[in-house]
Amino acid sequence: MATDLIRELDDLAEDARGAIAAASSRDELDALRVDYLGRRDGRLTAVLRRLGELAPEDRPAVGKRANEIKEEVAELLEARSAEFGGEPEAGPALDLTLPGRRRWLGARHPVTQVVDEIYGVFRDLGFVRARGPEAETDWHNFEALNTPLDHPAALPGDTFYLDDGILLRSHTSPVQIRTMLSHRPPIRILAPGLVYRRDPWDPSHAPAFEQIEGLVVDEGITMVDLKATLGEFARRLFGSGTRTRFRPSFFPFTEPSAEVDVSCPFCESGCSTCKGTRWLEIMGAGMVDPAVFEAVGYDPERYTGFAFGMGPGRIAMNLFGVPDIRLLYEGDIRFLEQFS
Ligand code: 2U9
Repeated sequence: MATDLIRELDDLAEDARGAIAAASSRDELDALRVDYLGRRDGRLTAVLRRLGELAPEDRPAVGKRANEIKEEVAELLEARSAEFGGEPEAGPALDLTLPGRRRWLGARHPVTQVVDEIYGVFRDLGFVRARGPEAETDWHNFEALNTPLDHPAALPGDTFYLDDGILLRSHTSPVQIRTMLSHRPPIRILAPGLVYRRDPWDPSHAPAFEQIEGLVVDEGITMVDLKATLGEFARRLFGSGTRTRFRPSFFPFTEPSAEVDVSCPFCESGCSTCKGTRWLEIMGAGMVDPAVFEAVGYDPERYTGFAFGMGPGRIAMNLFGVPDIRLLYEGDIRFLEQFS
């Protein structure tokens, strides 16, 4: 029985091939489509109706052959229809006055939005962007920055080493080192980019994150320039009423050094973002250590400078209320589309 039906199907396919090849108009092809593939009275349907007469174990083989023939006939019809050109004239009228469907065009990543805003402010203050490689030498990343290679930050537990003496930069500071090696003062640069640290992947750490550092070097630069520049930056980024607070700190490459806080942009009396303190820590900063100038061949008696560094990811988390840094780096569209 099953072989009978398969033979009938093969005959039907042979017929269809001949008829389709002989057709000389689109109308003829349309009629053949109905004749062979029509859902109610088509020849293929007629054969398939008899599937029920078969033993259950024979049905799949016949069904499979019927599907192959259906696809083949449909493709042959399609191919010959194309010879007669274009779509059939009849069909739903196209209403050209309907408004188009608006597509979602995507959005800038929240960290990119913060980087762009920060860069925009410093650009208006006269800073130019500097770039450098992400694979660095340990000299550019550590030693030139007054950080010996036995410092904990330079050990393989904290930094990704690619090879002997070659590492993934752990901050963007080597960009400033390279700029000083290739340019004489005055220097006023901003170095944004990705940096890498062997940190755990947890709510407050990511192994790769965005950093923005700045460097100003000239004769006569003082802490007053540092405080005025960063105060102006904070007012432009967070609003004209923003106050700035400098707390003593330590970095190997700056002396003196400070942590910089801004008055909380969200409250006056304490909120969850500032954890009730009314201040948000946004960056570190300081006067460039003379040892750094010596490493790049600048005369520390003649030149002074200031530097600062911040993590736009952390700032984005505060501004947008993101509770877990991993959300920023997982690329989940349901999270990201909220920032368009
Ligand atoms: C040179 C000289 C000095 C860059 C500086 C900081 C302070 C700082 C952190 C902020 C959050 C890194 O992303 S973070 O973890 N950075 O606090 N960075 S001063 O000082 C330099 C850089 C280059 C030649």
